[in-house]
Formats: sequence, C-alpha cells, structure tokens
Amino acid sequence: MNELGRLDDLPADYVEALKKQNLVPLWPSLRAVLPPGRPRPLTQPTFWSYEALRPLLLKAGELTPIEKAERRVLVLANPGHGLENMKASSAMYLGMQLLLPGEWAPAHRHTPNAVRMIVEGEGAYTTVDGQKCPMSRGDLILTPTGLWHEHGHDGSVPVVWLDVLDLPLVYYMEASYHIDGPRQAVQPGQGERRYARGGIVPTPVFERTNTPYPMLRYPWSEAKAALQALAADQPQLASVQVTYTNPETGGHAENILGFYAQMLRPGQTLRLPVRSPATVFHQIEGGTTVTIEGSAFALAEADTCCAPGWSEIVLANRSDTEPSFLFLADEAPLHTKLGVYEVRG
Ligand code: GTQ
Repeated sequence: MNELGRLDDLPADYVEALKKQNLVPLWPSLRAVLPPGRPRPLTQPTFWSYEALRPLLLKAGELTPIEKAERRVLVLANPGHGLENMKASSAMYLGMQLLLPGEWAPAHRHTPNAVRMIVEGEGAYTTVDGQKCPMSRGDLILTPTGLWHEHGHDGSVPVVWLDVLDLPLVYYMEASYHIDGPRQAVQPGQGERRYARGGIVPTPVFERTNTPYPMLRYPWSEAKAALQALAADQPQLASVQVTYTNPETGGHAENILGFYAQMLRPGQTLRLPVRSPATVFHQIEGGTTVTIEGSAFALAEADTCCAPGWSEIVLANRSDTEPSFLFLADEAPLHTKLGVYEVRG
C-alpha cells in the first residue's frame, strides 16, 4: 500500500485557498476514513459495575428532584467516544434510570427508539401508547420511535432500569427531537397476553391490528422459560439464545437495535463469532466473565459491559452448578438493513 501525501506536504497558501472555498483534499485523510482490512472502532471494551454506580444513582435521587431531571439517568458512556458524547457505541446509548416511590416522569415521545431492561425494585410501570406495562426485574419494555411513554411508581422501594436507545445514531442523522404530552389514558389490553404463546398469534377476523409494535412488554419469566426450554430440547446447542421479536412479523422488536436473552449452561465457555456490530452485555442472573479482545470483565448481577464491533468475545459462566442469564443489545438490525453486516467465523 502506497504512503499517501500528507496535509503539510502541501503549500500553506494552497491549503488556505482550498479552505476559503470550503474544499478539503481527500488523500491526507483517505486511510483514516477507509482503514485497511477492517474498521478501527472508537468504541472501547468498557465495563460498568452496578455495585459502584448504584450509590451514585441513589445519590442523584437525593440531589436532583424528578421535576428537575424529567428522567433521572446516569449515562453509561464509553471513554473511546468521549464521555460527554454519551455513547456506549457509535449507535447505542445506555443509561441507568432511577424512579423513587411516588415519582412521575411525564409523558413524551421522541424519534429515537428505546427499551428498558428492569434491574431492581417493584411497583413502577411505564405507560406506552396507552398500555400500562408493570416493571419487574428482567422484563424488557419497548418504547419505540414516536410512541408516547411515561413512567410512574406506586411501590415502596427505588426502581432502577437500564435504558438502551439508538440515540447516538438518530442524533448523528440530525433526526433527534422530543415532544411533551399530557398524561396518557390507560387503555385495556396487553400485548404480552395476546402474544403469550410463541408461534400462535391472534387472528384478525373483524379488525386488523395495524400497530407496527403489537407487543411492548416481554416478561422475564417468559424469556427465561424459553431459554430453559431451548437448552433442554437441544442439549448439544452451543449458543442458547433467543431474540426479542415482533410477534406479527417475526422480525426484530425494533428497527435499529437488536435485543436478545442468552443462557450459558453451568460451566460453559462460548467463543462468539467476530461480527461487525457492537454488542452490549447485561447480567440478569448468575455471573459471566466476558473477555473482549483480551480484557476480562467479571459481570455479576446487574453489571453491564460493551464490546466494539469486530472484536473477539468469549463468554464464560463462572458457576459450575447454575446457568448464567444475560441480556444482549446490538447494532445487527441496523448493519443488516444497511448491507454492512459481516460475520467472520
Ligand atoms: O425514559 O424516556 O435514558 O427520553 C434517555 C432519554 C430515558 C426516557 C433516557 C429518555 C428516556
């Protein structure tokens, strides 16, 4: 590969003349924007300890009333992107949100898609598009692009959840904005009941459900049961993983990011294929050592880590007697839709 000319090889008055016309020579930057062989992600393997962040999040509950925060969130930021840019990866945003008993995070809707993975506490709920979704540990709740959502709390203990949004991508596209709204009226009906049985969906004889998001809450009890059934049915299966899907289309639950639950059998070590999208791992139950490009992170319950695209990832269940259960988020639907998805063994 040829060594390319640098900017300071050029006469200063020439560079100045280009600048005046809003022009830039490509060749000094060509290798930076098209690196050889594979991308050079800014995303760094990064670990966030729940034990370390929990007291800081509870402290935010003392320091900042909900009215002054709207959403009381500590953002899990990747230092490779600059903390102030609030990215876990180029397309993924992660935040730990705290809602205290009696608090109310008012209704709004926005262009980025979000999901919530409930980390601790009972008694809170998110109302999405008029559907009241109770929040229990391990549940996944969707708040897709454009849908009204608000969080309330009738319980007696702090509730914490992990927000996963495609905010960095939508912001990069200059497509990010929000609208405030009035408190929603709660409508009857729950997608999780209508779609409680995989492969068996309601028949729309008299009216067609035309919502693009028919299921908004995925209880952990169902996801866990699906993983255990899959593991029992296929004892040789290496990757015991399920995808959170739209039950009407069978496609991903949201448009841009993908969401999955993974089970590692007792004592199991699993080397993942090298893939182009970045991936987030969050421990729901058990303990996993996640090794990303040689950096080993010991995830305990409620810990989270992020792996850049193109990285070597090995998951190891630390227990020889208990399974490990992880929640995963990745950029695979985005990469697939854009035609840039790659897997290398
Ligand atoms: O709960 O609606 O972490 O709008 C960031 C933006 C949570 C939310 C975040 C949001 C929300």
